[in-house]
Amino acid sequence: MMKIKSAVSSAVLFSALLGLSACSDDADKQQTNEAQQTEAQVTVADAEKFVADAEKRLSEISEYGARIAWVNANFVTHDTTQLNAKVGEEYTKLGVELANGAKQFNDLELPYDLNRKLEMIKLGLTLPAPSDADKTKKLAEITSKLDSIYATGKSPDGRNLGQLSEVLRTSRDPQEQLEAWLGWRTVSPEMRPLYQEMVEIANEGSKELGYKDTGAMWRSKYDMPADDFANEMDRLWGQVEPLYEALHCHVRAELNEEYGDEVVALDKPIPAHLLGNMWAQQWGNIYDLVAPEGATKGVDLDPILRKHYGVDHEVVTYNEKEKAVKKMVKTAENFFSSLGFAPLPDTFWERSLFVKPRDRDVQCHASAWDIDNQEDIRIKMCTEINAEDFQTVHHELGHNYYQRAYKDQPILYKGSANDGFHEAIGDTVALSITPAYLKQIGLIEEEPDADADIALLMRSAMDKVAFLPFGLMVDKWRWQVFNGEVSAADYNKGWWNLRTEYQGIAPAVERSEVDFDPGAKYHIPGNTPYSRYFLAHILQFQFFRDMCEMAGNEGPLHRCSFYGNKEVGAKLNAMLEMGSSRPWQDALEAMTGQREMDATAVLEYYAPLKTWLDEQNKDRNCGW
Ligand code: X8Z
Ligand code: ZN
Repeated sequence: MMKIKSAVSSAVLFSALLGLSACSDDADKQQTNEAQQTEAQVTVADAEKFVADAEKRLSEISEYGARIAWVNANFVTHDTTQLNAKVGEEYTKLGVELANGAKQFNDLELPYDLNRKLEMIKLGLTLPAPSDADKTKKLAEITSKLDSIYATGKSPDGRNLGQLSEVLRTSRDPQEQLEAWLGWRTVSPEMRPLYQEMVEIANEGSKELGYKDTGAMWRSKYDMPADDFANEMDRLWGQVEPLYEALHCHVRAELNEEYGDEVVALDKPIPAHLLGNMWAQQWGNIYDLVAPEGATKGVDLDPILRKHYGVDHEVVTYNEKEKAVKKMVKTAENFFSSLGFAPLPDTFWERSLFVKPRDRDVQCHASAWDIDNQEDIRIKMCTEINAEDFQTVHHELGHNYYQRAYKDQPILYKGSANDGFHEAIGDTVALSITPAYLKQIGLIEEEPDADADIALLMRSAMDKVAFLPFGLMVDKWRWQVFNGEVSAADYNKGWWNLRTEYQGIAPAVERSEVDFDPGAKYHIPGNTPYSRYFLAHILQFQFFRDMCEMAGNEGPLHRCSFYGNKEVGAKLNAMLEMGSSRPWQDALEAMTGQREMDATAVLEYYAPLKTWLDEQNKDRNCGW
């Protein structure tokens, strides 16, 4: 997760002025009346002053809050969790004050930047609290606690998420996989009452700010009406759904061959524990089970990486691993350097966390941080040397290069065009990790020829295409939770309904409302909105197609690499530098000439695979 910026500022004055109180219909009305009264008196100069104050306070809390959050995530203890809650509380308080304060300028004709910055302030928080000190405190305590439950979670037999994930990645024994899958899901039931209370408080806060509920607030962050955004998500999904269904059909058939009808039925959703990943969100780890037979082999990166980075022996020490991981990060840095980006600062290497420490709990979910809004950028990853983390290292550096590119923007514009852009940059670069590129940097000796295309595309689709419905359903669930369509009594049922409807997967053993399976996915207790990853999985192909065209690529899209192309780098940098100063449509147009997100590049990229899958599936009953 990218370290989220706070949008907050000077508002003691404004909240007093607005007479805010705990949320009720009456309070809302009072607020509107007073706001209108105030509106008559406020001037553009007042708005300027308000925003300037906001930016100052925001900068201060952002740096200090980031340092506390960093320490907490790197040393998850009772005390750091409390400190994190404390600063979270301060931050939310400020955010709510500011968002309410910003409303007084609603009817004022304002210059573009002032207006945009006020909008940023209104939309700045992810989970707003109502203007009630006790509830704000409670919300911060809950979110900090949820985060720490996830970070410190272990299965009943003492295995952590990394160990359990390794079983899913490498084991081909369904029983062993099911145990690991179930083991991790013992961590989350404890979260359920906390989550429920959190939803209630955040919804109260969102209503106070003028949104129907917290989901509606999240959907309002895309430079278009909230309802239009939900339709956009569905439209994009509609573009890629046939490709996903073709992949699903083939994968299910191959798993049926491997495990038999008893484990994988041909007319049912795929059991969720068999796809090589704890959440069945990316399936690349079981590529070996679905690899096209008879076709020329692609590139099996896992052993290549282990050999290249010097950890292909039996017992790997901590120091060896850290050294190997740093080298792998260097490889990713080198790619960005080849595009013309300045090297990462020394402090990146000194202050990042690269490997899971042996003696303490850390929040292992990979993240990129911008501590001081200038040069102090870092990653935090419990990195392993494998293909999955090779990809993630590029993903995280994409965040860091974005952060550094917009460092000279005012604090309210230090963000991406929309949050999908932030998630897409590193992935776009990583699409250039083609065999030709791997040969260029000495990871492989020979490039497989065109006969290997289906294998290469299949390996990629197992991650990128498989991800799409997961990327979509996570926030569909949260939208339904926030708007009450899914009540607390049905949290798990609602989750599995969507998992089955969109992904065509199902739990192998019955689940109940004693469980809280959504909580076993980082972004739920972590309260990181998830639509951004769905968008990123569309946008990265859209960016990539354009960058490849610029690089003069003439072959098929999936064989394109823009490694070393400074012209492409300059164009990318121009978009990154804009931060969130313009609506995302402008940034997309600057980059691709299009103002709409569009999945045709995904379809183009995988077109040969789709033809092949349709041929394989022609006598199969697809769907679930
Ligand atoms: O959370 C992440 C990144 C950090 S922003 C590692 N991702 C999503 C996930 O792991 O669920 C990247 C892909 C999707
Ligand atoms: Zn990310």
